[in-house]
Amino acid sequence: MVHTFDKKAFKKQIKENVKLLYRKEFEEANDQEVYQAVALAVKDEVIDNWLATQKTMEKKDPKTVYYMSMEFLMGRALGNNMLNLCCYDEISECLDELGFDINAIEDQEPDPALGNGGLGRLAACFMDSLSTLGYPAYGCGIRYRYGMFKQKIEDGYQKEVPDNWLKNGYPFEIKRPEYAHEVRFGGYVRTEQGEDGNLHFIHEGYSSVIAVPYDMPIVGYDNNMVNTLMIWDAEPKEVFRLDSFDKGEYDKAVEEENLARNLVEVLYPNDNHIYGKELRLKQQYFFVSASLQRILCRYKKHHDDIRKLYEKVTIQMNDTHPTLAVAELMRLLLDEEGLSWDQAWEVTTKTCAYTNHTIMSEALEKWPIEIFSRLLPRVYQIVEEINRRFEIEIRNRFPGDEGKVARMGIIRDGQVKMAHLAIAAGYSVNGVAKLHTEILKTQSLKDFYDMYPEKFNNKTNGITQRRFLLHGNRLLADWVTDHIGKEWITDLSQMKKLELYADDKKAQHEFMNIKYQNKLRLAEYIKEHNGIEVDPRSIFDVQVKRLHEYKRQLLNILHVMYLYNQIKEHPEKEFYPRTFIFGAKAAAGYKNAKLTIKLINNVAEVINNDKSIEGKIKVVFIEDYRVSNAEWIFAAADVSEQISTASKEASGTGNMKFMLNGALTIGTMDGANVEMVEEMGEENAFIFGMSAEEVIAHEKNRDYNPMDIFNNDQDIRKVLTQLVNGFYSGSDSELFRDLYNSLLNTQCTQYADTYFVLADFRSYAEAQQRVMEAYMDETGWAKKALLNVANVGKFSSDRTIQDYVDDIWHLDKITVNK
Ligand code: 26W
Repeated sequence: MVHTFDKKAFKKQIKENVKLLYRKEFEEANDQEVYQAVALAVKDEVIDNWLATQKTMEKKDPKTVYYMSMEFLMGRALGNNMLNLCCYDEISECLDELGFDINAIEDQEPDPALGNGGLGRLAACFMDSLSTLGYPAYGCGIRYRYGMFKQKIEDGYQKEVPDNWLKNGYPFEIKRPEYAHEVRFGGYVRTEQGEDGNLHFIHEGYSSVIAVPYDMPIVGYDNNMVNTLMIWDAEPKEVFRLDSFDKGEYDKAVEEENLARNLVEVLYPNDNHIYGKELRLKQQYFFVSASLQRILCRYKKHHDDIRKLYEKVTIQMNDTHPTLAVAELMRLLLDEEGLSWDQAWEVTTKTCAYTNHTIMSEALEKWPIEIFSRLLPRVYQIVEEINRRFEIEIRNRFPGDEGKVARMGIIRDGQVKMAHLAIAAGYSVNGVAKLHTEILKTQSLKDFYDMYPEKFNNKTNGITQRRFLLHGNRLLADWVTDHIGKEWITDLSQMKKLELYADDKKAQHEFMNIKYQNKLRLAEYIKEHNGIEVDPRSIFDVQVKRLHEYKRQLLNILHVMYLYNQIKEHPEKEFYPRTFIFGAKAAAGYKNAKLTIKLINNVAEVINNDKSIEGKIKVVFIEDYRVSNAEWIFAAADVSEQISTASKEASGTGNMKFMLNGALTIGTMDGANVEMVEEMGEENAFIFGMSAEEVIAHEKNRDYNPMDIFNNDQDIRKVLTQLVNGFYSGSDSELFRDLYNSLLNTQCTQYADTYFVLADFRSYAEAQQRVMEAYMDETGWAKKALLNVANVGKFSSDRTIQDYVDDIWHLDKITVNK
């Protein structure tokens, strides 16, 4: 597409917008006001494409995917939209000419942080790829008024601060009251014999709210396509007025007003750990019901046979969080559309598909029957019937195997098991990396695999190169384009062409220089935000991700403590300076995770201030790790820490973002690391630790005893002792006792060192030694880094989405002409 961009007109529009929005002359506007004015002007560009996309969809009537997710971790939109509209440089120049810096303006946008971590960010990458590939899609989610909390570090502790992202208004969203729907909770179900002879189910005595969608544009790259993210807000049915209700209605009105107020107030900040909170179940039903109602309305506008819904609609459930979609779709088809059970079941099971993102047992959603049936009485009846039929099916397939029925039942032990419901009703069940899918098939979901082998498939995750290279690392993006052309932006397999340059001295030198520039940029950020001076020539060793015991930030920091001891004991030994960078939010109630943050900060305090080690090690904890600063962090990393206990990390996606930016991985054979190594070659990564198989065997046999390691390895013993002798906690020597106990004390958890930190410690330390030696050979390192970038092609979310389309969704591609 030849892009004509009228700079003069655009500048004029920015000035007009400032006037319109703020009744100010442009000269009086501050950065925030200019941001709003620019965003509005960009939205104007987007709108034409958005309309054109809608028109094309109306005309072509393509099959569309509805990606249902409780989380969409979008990150900032302005820069991304400018890039995808192919007018980033032009707008940047406009701002420059008007006396503003584009980075400062982008920095005015809050990160819409409507997600926790991997699962939410994956949903955002998928939306970007769907638009760029020209596939019709809606994201369906919740418009939380408060997204992921902001993290402040005070005295080394994490403090959670509310994230009021809507404070200044969000310029890219559009409220769509015309698509509002009612969602009902509570009450009871009455049956009535209808004139047609059928039983009718009548829901009475409920409380309800109005779900109002806000649409956000998802701009494709250079193709005029704009898909829609619909996120739902809750409003009370009528604005509550004290004087206008009699006694009977008064309570209900107050209740409904409160329900609407609380429902979408805040994102639950837990990742991989479920607390059976009633409000969360309400949130799930709320957005699922509203989305399904909008989907059916949209379908019925042009189709009169609801039994063929699956020809035009497919619903992907992002983990079990939206699994109520199965039962709610059944309810709508049975009670509102008048289908028979078998007809409704056929439609539902041809429409819904399920992605599993974790095998962590504490993350599996189970709802107490009491809560579920009280909150959703009609939906619960339907789940009971699904379960009854499902158990019959199991007994038919595996006669006499009551163990199977007990293990697989949807309603068992007083709970509704959402994963079981999703698998029973879904036409596809996928894991998110090869290893993960194998573990699902042979271990955690084995019974289900035995019953429905045809449903199971793998879709290895991916990331969008447009945000995580084109936007986040402009220097490297331009360098790549100079060498292989710009096709990589929409076809990441093109990166393979860089292999030609892996041995080229000039290319190696240029690559290392770009990395250095990005490290300088991050060093300045760290200086500004942490007040810590780091040496951009040191190795930037980075672990950024949610804080969780299975991700083993503890292994990383224990190793830093070990290195520090080594340097103190053998100051003469060669040591290449290292900067260990951490970034992570801990769930507010997750004690050991929060204590690990405190440990990292205390270790930083001691080591960073010890002049005697001559700056050989620096430790930095970056406050408030989020999508926007992540882009800079990946760009500046030399080493990527992917050190989860093998079998626990379903895929990981940060690992891919580092690879894309030419950082080398130190990691276990877990999740997508396995496939990354397959692509880049084992010699271009630093692999260590137990395999998934070994971990699983130890878990089964319960034959792992970390005490043996503690007793036999004096370096490890010294490090662990420093956890409880005040070495890093001054007078409060008990401060880190819980971490110590988690590693050694069998009484504290089901068994000590659940995540095999000590078992993998030596192997990790050796791998780290190899990292250091490799880095000292500069050309060797540059070659490895370039080979990482060259082999990253598979890990584009464009590839992932194409796989979903080919194997699961079967969507029709569309072309949007302006
Ligand atoms: C509150 C309960 C809960 C449970 C699970 C919240 C969030 C989850 C998610 C499934 C956790 C999550 O984000 N999983 C991650 O999904 C990524 C995308 O597939 C994977 O790359 C990560 O390995 C996986 O941990």
